[in-house]
Amino acid sequence: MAPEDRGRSSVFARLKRGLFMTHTELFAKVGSAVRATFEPDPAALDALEEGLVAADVGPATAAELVAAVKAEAGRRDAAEQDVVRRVLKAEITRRLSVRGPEVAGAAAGSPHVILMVGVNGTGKTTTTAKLAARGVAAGKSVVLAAADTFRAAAVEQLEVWASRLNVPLVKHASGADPAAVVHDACAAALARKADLLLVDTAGRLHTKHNLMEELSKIRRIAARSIPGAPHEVLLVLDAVTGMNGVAQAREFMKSVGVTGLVLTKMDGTAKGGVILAIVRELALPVRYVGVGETADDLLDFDPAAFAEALVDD
Ligand SMILES: Nc1nc2c(ncn2[C@@H]2O[C@H](COP(=O)(O)OP(=O)(O)OP(=O)(O)O)[C@@H](O)[C@H]2O)c(=O)[nH]1
Ligand SMILES: [Mg+2]
Repeated sequence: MAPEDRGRSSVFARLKRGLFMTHTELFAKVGSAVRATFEPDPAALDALEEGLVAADVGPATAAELVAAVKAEAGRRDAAEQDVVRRVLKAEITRRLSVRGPEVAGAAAGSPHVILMVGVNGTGKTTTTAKLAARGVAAGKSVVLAAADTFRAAAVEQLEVWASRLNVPLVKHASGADPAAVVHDACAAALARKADLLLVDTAGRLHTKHNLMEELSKIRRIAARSIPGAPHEVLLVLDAVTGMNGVAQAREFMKSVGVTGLVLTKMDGTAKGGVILAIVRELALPVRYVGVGETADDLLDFDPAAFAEALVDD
């Protein structure tokens, strides 16, 4: 096996493991529907719809996916065993292949700045560390900014990761203005000629106007220090909380202009189908999927691989 194939198969195994509960939820009731040939069985199609709803794809998407299966199963030339799986994979892949806003690359010699945002406890700090680990593994020079100044523990949490990964961390005392941390972090990243600056921010309720305003300020300060920064704003959503992510995303999009999504805790939910509902509502691309708590448990989001892991046994 070539190294890249080995790499891919272990990533796929992790994705598969992460989606295990969702896969089980999706197919628990389906039974014969996945064996449907060109005579669609109404009971089996109902079971498929129930399975899709249970996996949290949202009622509209569930109905559309079933309609697609029905149309294909009714075609004379579709007399294969696994028409359901084939149609689901193709439809899910198509729906998740969203382009989203153009992500501008950093100017040559200047750090690429990624701002991590989201409500409390979604996995921002952990994902920041995972992205730092990736950057380091790819030979990049990485700087971390502890712009969650709400709690001393938040800075400490990122410090533990920084020392484990051996990357510099810019921090201020707790209670400091997070925009000031970002200002200093940009200066440090420029001085070090870093490739990547990752900014961890405090969790905030999307309905709190003043906290959302604070993110706009962070954004302005970053842009003033480094041209085009932040180049990416990643909204970190917890898959376990399901559709509430849509309301969160709307507000974050308004205040800071989200460029992509990270869906965390896909390993801890039977509702991973929510990714379809969220992408449908927001037309934002999923950039990464979190499937665990270690630095390795972050996967590039690949719609086809995701659909395959969700649908195949
Ligand atoms: N199973 C699982 N746990 C995760 C994942 N990502 C994060 N966690 C866990 O979720 C908890 C919260 O993660 P944090 O990274 O601290 O979340 P946060 O968004 O920074 O939280 P606040 O800063 O308090 O808003 C921690 O226990 C993490 O280990 C994931 O993909 N899978
Ligand atoms: Mg945090």
